[in-house]
Amino acid sequence: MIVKLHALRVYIDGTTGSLVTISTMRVLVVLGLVAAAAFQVASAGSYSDGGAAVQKLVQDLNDGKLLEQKHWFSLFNTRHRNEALMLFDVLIHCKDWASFVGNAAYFRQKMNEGEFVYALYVAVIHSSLAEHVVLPPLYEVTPHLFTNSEVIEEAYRAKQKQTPGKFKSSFTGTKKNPEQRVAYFGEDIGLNTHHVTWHMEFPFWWNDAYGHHLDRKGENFFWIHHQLTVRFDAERLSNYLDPVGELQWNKPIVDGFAPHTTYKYGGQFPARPDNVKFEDVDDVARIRDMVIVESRIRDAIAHGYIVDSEGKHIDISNEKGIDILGDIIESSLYSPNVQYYGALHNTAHIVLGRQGDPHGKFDLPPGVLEHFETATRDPSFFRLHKYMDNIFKEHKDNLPPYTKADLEFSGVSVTELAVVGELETYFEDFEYSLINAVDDAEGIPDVEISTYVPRLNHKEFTFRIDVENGGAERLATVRIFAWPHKDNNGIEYTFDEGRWNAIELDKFWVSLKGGKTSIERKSTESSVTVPDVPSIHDLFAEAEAGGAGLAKFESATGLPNRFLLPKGNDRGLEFDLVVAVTDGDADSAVPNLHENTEYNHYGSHGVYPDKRPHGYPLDRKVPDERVFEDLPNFKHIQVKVFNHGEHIH
Ligand SMILES: [Cu+2]
Repeated sequence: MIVKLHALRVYIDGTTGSLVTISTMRVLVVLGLVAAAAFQVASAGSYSDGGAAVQKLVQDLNDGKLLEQKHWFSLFNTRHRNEALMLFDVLIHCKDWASFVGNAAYFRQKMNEGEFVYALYVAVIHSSLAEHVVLPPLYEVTPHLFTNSEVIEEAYRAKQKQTPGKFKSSFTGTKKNPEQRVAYFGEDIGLNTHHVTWHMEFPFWWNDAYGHHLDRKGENFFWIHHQLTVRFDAERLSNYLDPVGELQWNKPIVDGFAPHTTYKYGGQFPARPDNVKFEDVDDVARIRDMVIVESRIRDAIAHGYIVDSEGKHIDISNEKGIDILGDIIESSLYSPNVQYYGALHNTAHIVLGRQGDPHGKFDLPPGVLEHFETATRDPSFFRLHKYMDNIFKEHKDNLPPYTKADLEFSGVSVTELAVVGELETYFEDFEYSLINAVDDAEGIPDVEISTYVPRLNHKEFTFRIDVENGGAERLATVRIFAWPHKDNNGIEYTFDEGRWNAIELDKFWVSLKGGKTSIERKSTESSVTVPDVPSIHDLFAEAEAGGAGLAKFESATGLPNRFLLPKGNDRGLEFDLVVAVTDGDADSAVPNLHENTEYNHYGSHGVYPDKRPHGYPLDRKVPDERVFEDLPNFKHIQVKVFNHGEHIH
């Protein structure tokens, strides 16, 4: 069966057609061509804004003001973003599901495809009407942004010749480029999906007037990019590469990049040679402005306060400071002073992305760094984020270290920490459909076209944690991290170096009875990860069968579970594995967490369940590691991560 996004279909508990009923489980596919006659813009009474947003969009549409179809779309392009947000504004103000779907189907016909897909995805993620909707994996919806151009060309040829095809995807570049050893990480379709989905859950343009507040958005921005940064360094270690050096505005960008990726409309993603020196980018930013903004932020960190747009001082030398700094650095609409602190991250993405053609002489489309789907393909993404991560570290290092009294959980001790099963990573082939990569042409039927790509996975394992509770029954938070034992020169990390490089593996709550509790926690249960969303084909099939198993795919925001462990090596890459068991009643921001195994670590809806800062208790500097080594509710062991067999390039 070929599942092509030809028709608008909403499956409701396995039945097609009824667009009105709201039920608990749906797969929404409004991405293809629709019999437009069936759908119209809903009437004014169907909107919570009285139809203001839809009137504005229809007006611009009728006046021919909107971006044409079959043109590339970039969220960092102000015009493109504004148009996508006009549609988002329409959808988020729909009062009922029928209006939501009707509008989606109608504007799918009229608007630019990229704007449409973006607006629809973000609306489904944020609208309360679409709470239990499962969205298809983006790599099957917009395969161009995830797949190498060589394979896309083969897909077109297969369609032309009317011959089904299954094509192998290889990672970009050759072994002459050491960076290619870790291309499996930056080019992983699941990692790219994680990154783009996170930015949809926490958009920088989010305004609380849309209906809800995004809890700890700025801190979350810091944390997911910090995790990407330390993960990439761990992958490099396993592949005998030095850690990423931070980007510096006054130094050349050492590594060039040839993306081998193409837009569906608008040509190839531009390349950048090695050792390019930063140049001002016309109509975007001058390098010295980047330096000025950076120094204002560093100044705020040194002072311990920021100045808001009215000149008031806001203290950041506390636990909440990281959240404000994240808002400022990204920057998001939550930034208290964009005028002064600028938008370091967003502007840097564009400036870096355009270094191949800074003066716009060659009329090139935006670079990979200007799309969240493609950004991590370019190794300079990680240089940029190392640079910002070090700014965040400057702030964290200014906070007073935790004392033993801060971290203790009186009467509770961890007596045993062990891994059941071997920690072993491996590469497997993964196949996905390219049917949406090729154009539709009247009279030319579809044929099955797919690609398969090697991707990192790991064997399942279980953490065993024995906890002794000297008191009455109580709630505990269990936090598990790991960091590489040695650096790239084989020198052991100090505790303080290690903890900053810690990879978050899991966080969950348990109820401890008096006496001993043996906790068995499976790798598949990790709350920092999500399972792979099934293919469009399988989503359709599962929805038709009733959709009972689809609930776990409602949020696709976390890291793919198969990415939980960094790649090991033949001899076993050494890691320090630590667990901290802290006071659950003091930590939890919502009740009954120990009964809730479903919560998504990164989800944006409602209050984040853990009151502690991300990375707690390893988020602050540790001048004396005895604080941890003497802590009964903390356990520290060494483990090895293996990867046998060949590394696939
Ligand atoms: Cu990002």
